[in-house]
Amino acid sequence: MKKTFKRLLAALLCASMLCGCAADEKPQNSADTQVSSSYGESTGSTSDITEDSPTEMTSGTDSSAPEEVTEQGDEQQPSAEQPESTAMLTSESSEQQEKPEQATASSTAGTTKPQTTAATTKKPTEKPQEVKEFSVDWKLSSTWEEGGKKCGGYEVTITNNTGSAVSGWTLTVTVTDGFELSSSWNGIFSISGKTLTVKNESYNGEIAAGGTANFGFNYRSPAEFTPTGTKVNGTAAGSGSSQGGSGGNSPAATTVVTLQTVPPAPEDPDGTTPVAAHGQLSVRGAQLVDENGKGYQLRGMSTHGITWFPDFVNENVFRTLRDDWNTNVVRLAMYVDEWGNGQCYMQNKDGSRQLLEKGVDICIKLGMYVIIDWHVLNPGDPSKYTDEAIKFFDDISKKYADYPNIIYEIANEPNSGAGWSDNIKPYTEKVIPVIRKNDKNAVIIVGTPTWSQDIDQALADPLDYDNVMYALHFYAATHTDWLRERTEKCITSGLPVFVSEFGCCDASGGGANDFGQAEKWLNLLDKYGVSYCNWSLANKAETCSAFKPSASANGNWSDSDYSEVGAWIRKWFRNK
Ligand code: IDC
Repeated sequence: MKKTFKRLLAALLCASMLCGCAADEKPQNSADTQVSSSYGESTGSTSDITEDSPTEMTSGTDSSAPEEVTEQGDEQQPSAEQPESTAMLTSESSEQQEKPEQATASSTAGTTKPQTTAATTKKPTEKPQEVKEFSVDWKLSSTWEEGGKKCGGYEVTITNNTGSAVSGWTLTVTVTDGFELSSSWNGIFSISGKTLTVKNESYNGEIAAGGTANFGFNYRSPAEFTPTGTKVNGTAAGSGSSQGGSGGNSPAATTVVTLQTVPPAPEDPDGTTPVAAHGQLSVRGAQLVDENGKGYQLRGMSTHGITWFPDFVNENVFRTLRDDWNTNVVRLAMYVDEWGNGQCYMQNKDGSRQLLEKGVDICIKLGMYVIIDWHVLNPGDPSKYTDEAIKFFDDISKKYADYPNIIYEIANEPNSGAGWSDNIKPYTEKVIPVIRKNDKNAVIIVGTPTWSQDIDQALADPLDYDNVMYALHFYAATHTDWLRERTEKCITSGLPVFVSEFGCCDASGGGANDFGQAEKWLNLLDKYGVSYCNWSLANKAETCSAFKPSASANGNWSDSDYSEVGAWIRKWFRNK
């Protein structure tokens, strides 16, 4: 506790010396882009542990059309057994250009002392003329250029001002010549001439009186696109999310972003929160241990890309995960350079950083452990951005050096042939010393080849640092016995393994859940006290999301908010 107290004191001192902070954040919100990639099974393993040669798999990541996955290995039904007891081993944007009309107030991190408020840009809104039956809030989440086209993403909210519930909606809006959608969600979209029509999905057609419905899309357009002439159910819509919009339909706006420059004090420094009770973690042999040297297992949720689902990074959500879901860690996934999404770290450094710090600060306040995930997926070779990674980790580990909450994950899933000894190990040998210089003790998780499946390569040629763990990722409907066997063999050979990401569905994030396989996996991990995080804390329409698209990011969810896997995984955590 002494250490925690010192940290608290340092934080308070720091707070009193507070300085200003940059007010040039980029847009925080974005939507997902339809992309394709594959996170199949390991094919290039040098392991002699696995006899099976893993089945080739190509998996699309488009939520709407998960590809077929060829499975191998056993297909056992869910086992009724409960997990065995643990046998520990010894060893938002201020400059939203001239576009959106509506205010987008990103809530504060829910921290005790918001320190700095970034600039607020306001465009005077005209006074309401009349109450329209529906108002529509067009929130421009990001813009970028691609192949000479103007691209962007919108999150759209329809508010029902009719005074009674409606059971379906159809929105039309005028678009540019040659306008195309690159991805879309929570609606049925069609384009005819210069009219884009969006109809409700079966699950979001009902809008209560005063209630809202949301959808979103990413677009490509030969010329600048500004939505005009918005109609809902045939009548011209007002703007904004509340009654009495101006009647205008084009976006333009106000964005308020609150920045936190000093991490908050823990809410319960000497009490029972996970971090208050277990303090600085470290690695002993293959096992993660707490500050008393006792085996300690982290279990929790991984966010989706924080800039793709920013709403889920909030205090109510994390508090619910801690208190209702019985989890002790949150993994914050920050995509490094994702296919044209416009919102990954390389394309939106300030926005990514802000959300990340918001998430970290909430975890500090709530006494939860937090994994800062440098979400390498594209490019597959993490060494492509070694310099960026060094800058990022130097900076972030300086800022949070005094907090025992933080775990650094420096390369989510190397892939596309990035090899352990040739690419990944040399990268880690440049990044780890940078973190160590600032924070001597933090646990660091290192990704392994083939989407973090080839941990056996790390076993054969381990890193020469303390407090390092190796990532093993599985998707239960794709990765079965052969990868479990490899995992167990590595653990029993003394390799510290951390399952920083797993899914119950297939490796595309889609397909059907295989809870039988998932249970086998989690029983194995519990047996050895191996930590794990489930993908993902989002309401995207894809199997791996814990929430239905209709669920809000307010925490305190009800049963009807959970997807199949959300209900299952919550129960799993609660039953421990
Ligand atoms: C997937 C998301 C999906 C998104 C895609 C982008 O679920 O919504 O469109 O990324 O590429 C991983 C990755 C993780 C993947 C996930 C499911 O770490 O980023 O998320 N997965 O495909 N490895 C194996 C599976």
